[in-house]
Amino acid sequence: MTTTEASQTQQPRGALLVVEGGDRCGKTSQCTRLLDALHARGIDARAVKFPDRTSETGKLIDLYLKGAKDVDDHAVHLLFSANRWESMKHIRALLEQGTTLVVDRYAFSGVAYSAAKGLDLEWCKQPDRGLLRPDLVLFLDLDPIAAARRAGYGEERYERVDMQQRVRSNFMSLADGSWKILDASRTVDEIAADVSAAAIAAVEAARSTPLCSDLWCS
Ligand code: NYM
Ligand code: MG
Repeated sequence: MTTTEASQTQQPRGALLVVEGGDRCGKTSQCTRLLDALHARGIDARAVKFPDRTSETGKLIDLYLKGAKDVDDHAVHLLFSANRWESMKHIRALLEQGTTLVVDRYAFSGVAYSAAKGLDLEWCKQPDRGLLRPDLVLFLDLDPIAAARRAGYGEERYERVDMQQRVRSNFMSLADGSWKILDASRTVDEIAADVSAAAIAAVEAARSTPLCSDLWCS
């Protein structure tokens, strides 16, 4: 095949799979399990995590989350959004080359957490308007009282039961047809089975659906 022919070959796109939930819901373990399950089926997949604590905005966010820095609620909300926008070109390029992405938190966390601090929910959605729309949102639903019993709870800002209860109800108000709400109080294996079944179906469906930068545009 010549170079011209290779560049003209249309690769089916990868899927944008988002995993969301409150703190200590088991999200990070499920993302790892999902990536392994996709790789085991020969699917090209990579992990992405928001906030990306390595970029300039991410370093500031990290200090804020650890309580080492105070930032105005509106300003930090915009920083979390900027932290996503600065990755969008790279994310789009990966999806277009056929790589499926398993994204640990996205704009839904942005809105659910900031609105739980008292910011207006509609205001919170605006900065993320026009981000790539996920093919699937897997929401790991766990009672905040059960989450609070898990190891390490309380280490970061927001890890308080009253806050997490408001976060949970905000998440619920953002759910639409692209969401799958999973009972995260079950065993890791049980949850992982549901997560990978839904994800594999979404990877298949994404092959024939265009990629859209229209999150919250309608
Ligand atoms: N968080 C995360 C936000 O408040 N806004 C956002 O846009 C995102 C992506 O950061 N408590 C909060 C939720 C978490 C914290 O995430 C860090 P993690 O996945 O717990 O490391
Ligand atoms: Mg956390």
